[in-house]
This record gives sequence, structure tokens and C-alpha cells, in this order.
Amino acid sequence: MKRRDVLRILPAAAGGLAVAGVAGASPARAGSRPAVPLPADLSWWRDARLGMFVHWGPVSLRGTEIGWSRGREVPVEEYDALYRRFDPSFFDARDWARLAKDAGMGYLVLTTKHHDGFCLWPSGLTDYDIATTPFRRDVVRELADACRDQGIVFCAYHSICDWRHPDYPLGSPGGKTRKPAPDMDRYTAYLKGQLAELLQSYGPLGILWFDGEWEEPWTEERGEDLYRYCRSLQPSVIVNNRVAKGRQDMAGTTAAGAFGGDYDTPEQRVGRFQPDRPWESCITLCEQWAWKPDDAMKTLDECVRTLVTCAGGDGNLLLNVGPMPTGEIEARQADRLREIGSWLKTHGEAVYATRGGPFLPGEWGTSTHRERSVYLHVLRWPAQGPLVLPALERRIVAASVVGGGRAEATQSAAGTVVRVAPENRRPIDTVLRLDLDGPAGTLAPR
Ligand code: FHN
Repeated sequence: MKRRDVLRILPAAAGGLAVAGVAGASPARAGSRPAVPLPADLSWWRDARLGMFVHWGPVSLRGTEIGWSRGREVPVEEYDALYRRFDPSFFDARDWARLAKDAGMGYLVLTTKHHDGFCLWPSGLTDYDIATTPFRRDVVRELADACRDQGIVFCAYHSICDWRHPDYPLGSPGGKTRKPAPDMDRYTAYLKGQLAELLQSYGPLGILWFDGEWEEPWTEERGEDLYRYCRSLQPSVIVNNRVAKGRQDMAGTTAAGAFGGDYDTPEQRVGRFQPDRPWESCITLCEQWAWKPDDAMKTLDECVRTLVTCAGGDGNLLLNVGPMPTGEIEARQADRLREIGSWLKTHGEAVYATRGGPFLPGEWGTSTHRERSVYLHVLRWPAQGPLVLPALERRIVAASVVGGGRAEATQSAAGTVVRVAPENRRPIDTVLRLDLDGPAGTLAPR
């Protein structure tokens, strides 16, 4: 399936997000809190496989990490005053949305508010927002509209912790500083009020990407309540597992028995093969989440390998860029994203709208499947001889190299043997399509 087919799904998803109902409730835990509703449909998101993550705010003026450099590399008073100088006059949301499309991305997640508390939209609940900067323009509105014009589903990252807000107890990572008179109930009402602004004024949103849940003031109960609240405002919005307390560190999986929202969130790594619960790896294109001058940037090889190993694990990749204080995405980062898009133009059928497996990831590479086809992403050929994979119950009726080229596949009870002449192998990832005599989805992982 070419990306354009997925986009055919996505605009409908983007438009339909407001109407989808709720598929039902998650199984209530015996004697526990009431069941929480599950989203109607994650398929637009799983089919998209690749999204753009954007970490941006006045901190880009300093080129240090958003949130985390407040009170570290940048004194708190200076950090909290940066907004007075924030005037990204070259910001053009259409450029960002077009770049996401050219990169083969189906959705975009913007930091509406990070841990530093600054809001990229004119909130009625605080003055610490874009309206009080020299720039004044509503970044969230412009980007939401530009995304919809490009068929990109617009989504919001929103931090639960807020190291600046007087009602949130902690004033810095790990609670080294504490607010004098915090009030978590009042802060939670503020949090909900801002989410209502985002969902009702900028929605329908594809995803609410929560973060900053790990600190002591936030609880499982508040998380489940917030999930219900968001779902009540927009039944179709997808909510990640960082809404509550179940996330297990950077592995991003949800602890047994904990509430995990709609999907898991591995960070700065590719998630494990996990076909029974949706997941998405969030990974930076450079090293820092927010813009940093001369930051090290991943090669195209690293980006493609990361994307296909996410897909092979049955997960998504949310690839992050940090725009500059001018409002532009750095040219070299934009070029890298376009290179990814160019690779996907040829190989997208082996990524978009696929599921992971049936061959489990290994040193050799990984596999995806859709309909009656299994795709092999061969990232490393055996030093000698053919690639030998486990046997398949279905008969292979054809084998080919995606993008052109001959491939040979022979089967026996002992296994599946794949041969591709060196001249038909591709740099980074040789993608093979094995056409089967029946649906690939019925094949168990092996
Ligand atoms: O502290 C944040 C960090 O700044 C960034 O937003 C990442 C993205 O997932 N999440 C937190 C670190 O786990």
C-alpha cells in the first residue's frame, strides 16, 4: 500500500475522529475502580506507522533542553523570562506540515505544554502562553489547520508535571525544589481545563500524548480519571500509557495490573516484538528533544533501520525534530526527513498498514505482513549462503525485491530459504515480498 492509500484513510480518520464512538469498556478489575472506556479505533494510527514529534518553545532561544535545562544550564528566572523574547518570525506551519507529508509521516505530535509550563496556544487559564510573546500568533491553531490541509492527523503532547505552575508541588526534576503552597486538586482542574481548550477548540485531535506522569504528585487514580475525562470530551482520541502510572521507565511497557491507556511508549529505543498491545517508540532525530545548535543527527541508515524494526515489532515510530527559535526546522533535519520519505515512496508498502511478523526480528532483520504478503526487511545478509528462516504453513507463490529485482524463495518443513543476488540487494534494507496462497495474518509468529 502506497502512502497515498494510507492518507486516503488518514483524512477520513482526521475528519472522522470526532464521530467515532467508543468500542466498549476495558475489563473492569474485580473490586477496583469503574472500567474505563477504550477508544473506538486505533487503525488509522497503526496504519500510519510513522509520525513527527515536535518539541518547541521559547527555550529554543537558548538551544538547551526543554524543561530539563530550567534551573540547570539556564537559571529559573532567565528560563521563565525567555517567552518575552520569543518571536519565531519565520514560523510557517504549512512548511512543517508539508515536511511531515514529504517524510511519509501520517501524524504530527506537538508539545502544546512541556514540563516548563509554557503554552503554545492562547490559553484562557494562564498568561504564560504564546499570546504574551512578541509573536502572539496561535501556533497550535496554525499547525492544526496546516496539518489537516495536508491530510496529517494533528496530535498534542501535554505534560502532566508543570515545574512552573504554583499549584503543582514540584519545581524541578525529582522535586529538588518545591512550591510553597501547592494544591494538586486545583492543579488537576487547571490541567483538565487546558485539555478541554485543546480538545474543544483545536480538535478533533488524533492523540493526547501525555508525559511527565512519573513524579510523586500524580497518581494512578488521577490518571484513570484524566483518561475518562479526555475520552468524554472526544470519544475517539487515542491516549498513551503516560496518562497514568503504569509505564515501566524508558522501556515504555505497562506494568501488569496497571492502567496503560491505549498504547505503550518505549523511549529512545525500539520496542520489543509485541503484537498483543499497540506501542510507539519516540526517538529523537538528533540527540536533544528541543533544538540544539550542531547537535549530532542520525544517518538515513539509522532512521530507516529504526523505522522498519519498529514496524517489524508491530509498533510505530514517532521521530522527533526540535525547530529553531526562528520557527524553521533546520535544513539538514528537513533534508533527512525528506530522504526517509523518498525511501518510503519505494518501500512504503512494506511499512504502511502492515503488522509485525510472522518472522520474529533477528540479526538478519525483521518482517512485516499485510493481506496475502509477508515482507522481509533484510538488514544483514549471512556472510555466506542464503538467508534461512523458519518454515511457513502457507505456500509462497511468488518472491520479489520491492522496488525491482529478482528474489528466490524455496520452502520445506525445515524452513524458508531466501536467495537474492548481490546485484539485487539494496543498501540499508533489502525489502522482499513473499506472496502467499492465503492471508498472512493467520500465521503465528515464529
Ligand atoms: O522529560 C521528557 C523529555 O523532555 C521528552 O519530552 C520525552 C519525550 O518522550 N519524555 C520525557 C522523558 O521521558
